[in-house]
Amino acid sequence: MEIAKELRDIDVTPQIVLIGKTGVGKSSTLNKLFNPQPNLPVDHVEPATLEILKLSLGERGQLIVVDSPGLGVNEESDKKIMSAYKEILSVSDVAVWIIKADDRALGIDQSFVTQVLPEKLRNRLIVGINQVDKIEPSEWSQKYNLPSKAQDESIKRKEEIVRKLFQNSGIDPVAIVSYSALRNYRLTRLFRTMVDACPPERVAALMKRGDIKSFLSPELQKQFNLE
Ligand SMILES: Nc1nc2c(ncn2[C@@H]2O[C@H](COP(=O)(O)OP(=O)(O)OP(=O)(O)O)[C@@H](O)[C@H]2O)c(=O)[nH]1
Ligand SMILES: [Mg+2]
Repeated sequence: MEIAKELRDIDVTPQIVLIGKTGVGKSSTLNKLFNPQPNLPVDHVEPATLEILKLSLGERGQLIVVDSPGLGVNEESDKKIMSAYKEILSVSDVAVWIIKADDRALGIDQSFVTQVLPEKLRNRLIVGINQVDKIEPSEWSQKYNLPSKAQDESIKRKEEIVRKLFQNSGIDPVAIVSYSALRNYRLTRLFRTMVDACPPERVAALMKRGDIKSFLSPELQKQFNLE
């Protein structure tokens, strides 16, 4: 009886995958989001994630999030990574494509996404715009941990550009979330969006098994209560 229940639980475990070019901050995002800290390798200069890595979160592994190596290093590694992406996406519930707020050369992202995204995830794609602390003009308020008014305008324009870019290739992301992993800014929003994008039966199973807040880092748990 217990075994049957465990199997049922495994069957409904949501799996969320982070993908995108190298250096956008996929591993940093996961390190900042979750509890205990996953301690994924991060590098300021070179690609740091070399293979797909599944993280089983919660006491009984109630949520699976996947870190992945980044695209764009060279043609040979792109081929391998693209096929790894296709494989993992085919058994996942939500894809989070991450870009960098100060990256304008996004045509390549559009092309990568259209090539790897399976039909079943077309309405379960989130685009994360990370590193908004770096968007110009560079005036992040350390005191309030917020973008300046002008930065906020740049962020809104960026979101609009990104939405249009994806729509032009026939993909309408369920959400576009701007955030900063480094500054813990709007990460709780990213997490809520990730959970909301999962199929309803999987969200229901996740909720039934406890408070979703408990997956988050202590810092984000405090923010979660304030929202
Ligand atoms: N300023 C700023 N830097 C960030 C942010 N998030 C990540 N970084 C930096 O971006 C660099 C790359 O971060 P990673 O987390 O290794 O990026 P990745 O997407 O996992 O890269 P690969 O593993 O190569 O695919 C590191 O120097 C991070 O410190 C952010 O929100 N703001
Ligand atoms: Mg990485």
